[in-house]
Amino acid sequence: MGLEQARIINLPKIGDPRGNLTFIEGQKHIPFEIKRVYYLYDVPGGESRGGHAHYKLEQLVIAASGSFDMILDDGKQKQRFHLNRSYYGLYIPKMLWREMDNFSSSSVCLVLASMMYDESDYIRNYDEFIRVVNGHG
Ligand code: T46
Repeated sequence: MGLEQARIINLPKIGDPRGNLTFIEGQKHIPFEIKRVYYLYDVPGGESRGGHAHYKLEQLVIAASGSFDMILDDGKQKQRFHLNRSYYGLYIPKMLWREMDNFSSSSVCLVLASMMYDESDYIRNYDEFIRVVNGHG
């Protein structure tokens, strides 16, 4: 899996004078079944998160409120995505190193995940990530 599989998915948006509504159905709008939902909030200004990769996990990441940046790295190249719309979802396939920064105040990072939480799915050391990507892990 490389960076070329990562992409912004334009999610359905039902516009309404009462407020907008966006919905997501697993394997219809995103290429996996949703097994877990979590969200990051109250992130202090200037803070960063992430700093790991996943062997198998696929995710869709949404700036449900506010904005932040996601930097994805496949061991060869890096790409920075700025997420600032509630109807944009960043699809992250397995085996990409990720860092998150540039959180705006009151931002909420909503994540839909293809697997239950499993610490053994994490690679938290960048050198090890590079070894695994190059087939030496
Ligand atoms: C990612 C970015 C976007 C759990 O117990 N259950 C969970 O479902 C999660 C996600 C985390 N945790 C525990 C494990 C750690 O002790 O919460 C602590 C922090 O988790 P993590 O290091 O994964 O946090 P982030 O913000 O660095 O990364 C998270 C996701 O885990 C990760 O997959 O891509 O958000």
